[in-house]
Amino acid sequence: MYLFVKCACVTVLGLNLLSVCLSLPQQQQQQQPDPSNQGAGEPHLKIEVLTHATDCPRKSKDSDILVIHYEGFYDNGTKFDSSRDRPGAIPFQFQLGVGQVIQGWEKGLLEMCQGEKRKLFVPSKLAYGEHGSGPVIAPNSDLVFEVELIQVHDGPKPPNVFKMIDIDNDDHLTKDEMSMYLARQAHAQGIPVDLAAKQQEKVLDNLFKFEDKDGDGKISHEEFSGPKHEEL
Ligand SMILES: [Ca+2]
Ligand SMILES: [Ca+2]
Repeated sequence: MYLFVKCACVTVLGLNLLSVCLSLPQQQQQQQPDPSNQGAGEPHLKIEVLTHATDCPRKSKDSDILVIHYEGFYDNGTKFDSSRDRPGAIPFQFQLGVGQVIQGWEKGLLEMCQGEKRKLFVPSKLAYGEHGSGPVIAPNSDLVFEVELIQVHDGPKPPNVFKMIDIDNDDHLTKDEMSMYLARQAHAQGIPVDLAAKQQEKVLDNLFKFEDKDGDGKISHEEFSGPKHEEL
């Protein structure tokens, strides 16, 4: 579970995730580019359907809650994680499209039917990137996952985080606006002000390094990778 919580901290600017970043300062931020921005030579996510569903009343979409079993492998075939190997073999549950999981899953588990099994070939950049993840995932690791969708149902509508941060409503997020937002979140989470302030600068730097793609010092609506729509 650690892997995915860490990744959530990294990829999303959502409410809960920022507070995760604030409360876990030792975790590294990590850059995960939008796959649509990948160059032609960059490795892409590959999806192989292993088992088709016999019946498919609905397909998974962003904001859905997915209950899955998964196994994760290094590209040499060695297994590094499996929901089935955990005590009680309890499946993993998460919300799709809100940054709780790696980009390879966000894209690779869309349009999936209950009962379907897929194999995802996830390039490092859509997994844990150049930083890797703790002792388990080395930097620049391509990963392979076998995923079975056990259940899919509607999830809660994610908040429009962009709008919450953009106080002056000019469609751009400044460091000041982001800083105020982080402070509000820290306060709401009961994180001590001095601790939050100490971590805020680093969090802000990392956020802007990743989000401010054209480097103009502001994060535009287009650049922002967190939840920014009223409806998904
Ligand atoms: Ca603004
Ligand atoms: Ca910008």
